[in-house]
Amino acid sequence: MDTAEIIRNFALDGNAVSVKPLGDGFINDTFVAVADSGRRYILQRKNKNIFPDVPAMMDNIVAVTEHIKGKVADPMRETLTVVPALDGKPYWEDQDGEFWAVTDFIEGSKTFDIADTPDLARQGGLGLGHFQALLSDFHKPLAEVIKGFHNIRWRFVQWDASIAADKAGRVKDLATEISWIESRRQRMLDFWKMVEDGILPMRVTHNDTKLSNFLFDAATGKVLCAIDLDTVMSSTSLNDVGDAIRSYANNTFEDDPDYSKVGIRFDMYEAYMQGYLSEVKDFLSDSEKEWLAFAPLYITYEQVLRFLMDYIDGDVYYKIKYPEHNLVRTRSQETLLESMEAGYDRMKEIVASLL
Ligand code: GN1
Ligand code: MG
Repeated sequence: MDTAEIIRNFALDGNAVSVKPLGDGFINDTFVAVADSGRRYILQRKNKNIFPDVPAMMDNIVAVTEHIKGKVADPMRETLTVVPALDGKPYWEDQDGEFWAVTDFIEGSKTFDIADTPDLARQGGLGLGHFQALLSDFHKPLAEVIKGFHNIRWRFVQWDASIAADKAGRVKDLATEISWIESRRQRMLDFWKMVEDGILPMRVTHNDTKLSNFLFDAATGKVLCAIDLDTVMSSTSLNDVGDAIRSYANNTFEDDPDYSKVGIRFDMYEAYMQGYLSEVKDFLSDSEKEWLAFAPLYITYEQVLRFLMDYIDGDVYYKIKYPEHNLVRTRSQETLLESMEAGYDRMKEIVASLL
C-alpha cells in the first residue's frame, strides 16, 4: 500500500509532499497528507469488512455535509469537507478493491478522549444538539450502512443464533450474564417497537457520538463539529444522546475491570443534557422528550449484549487486549446500566427541569 501513490488520485490543492499515519483507529486506517500548497488532508482506507458498501456510505456523508454547509457561517470548519477523486467520485478504489477517501484537515482544532469536567460535557451536548438541529430538516433517504446497527430486534436475531451455535463453548459458564440479558429483553423490545411504529421519529443520526468524534476550536475551546461520519444513517436520535451519555457520564472508561469505579455521574449527565437540550428542545417531539432519559439505558443494554455476544462467538468483532476482555467489557457495562436503572428517576427529573 503506497499511500503517496494513492493520494495522487484525489483533487488536492497542489501535490502531496508527505503522507504519514495518524492515530491508531480500530476500524479504518488513517493518514495525514501535506500538499506543497501548505494544505493538509486526512486520507483514510475505509474498512470494507465493516462497511460493505463504501460508495453508499460516502454518498451519505456527502449529502449530510453539503446540507450542513448550506446553513453554517464557516462551512469549511463547521463540518467535514469531502475531497473528490480526480474522476469526481467521493472515494477512490485501488487495484486491490480497497476504498480510500479524503477530507480536508480542519486546522486549529483539537479533540479529547476523556470528559472530566461538566463544561466539556456541556460543549459535547451542544455539539450533538447542533448537529441534529442542522439536520432536522434533512429528509433525503440515507443508505443503511450497517444493517440493524442499533435495532435490538435484529440484535436478538444475532444473539439467539450465537447462543445456539455456541462457537467458543462458553455458553455453559455464562448463565448469570445470559439471564441478565434475558430479564431485560422485553423492556428493550418495547422501546424499539415505538421506533418501528413511528411513535419515535426517524432522523439523521451519527451513531458514534463519543467525545473523540467531535472537534473543538483550539483557540476558544468551543465545539466545532461532529467528525467520523461513517455511520451516519436514519434512526432515532435518542440513540445518539444515549451513546454519548454512556461515555461522557460514566465515572470511568468503558472496560474498567474495577467495577466499583463504574457508574453514572449526574453532574456530567446534567451538563451534557443542558448543552444538548438548548439546541434541540424546540423541535424534539413529545415522545422523544418523554423517552430521553431512557435512551442511555437502551444503548448501554445493547452494548452489553454486543460485548457478550462477541465473547460467546469467540471474540471475532471487537479487538481484544487479553482473553477475557469482552467479558470484562460486558460486566463493566452491566454495572453502568445497573447504576442508570437505579438513577432513572433522577435522570427523568433532570430532563424535566431542563425542558
Ligand atoms: C465501536 O471503534 P469505535 O469506538 O469507533 C463500535 C461502536 C461501539 C464501540 C464500543 C462500527 O466503535 O458501536 O459502541 O466500538 N462501532 C462499530 O467501544 O461497531
Ligand atoms: Mg467509529
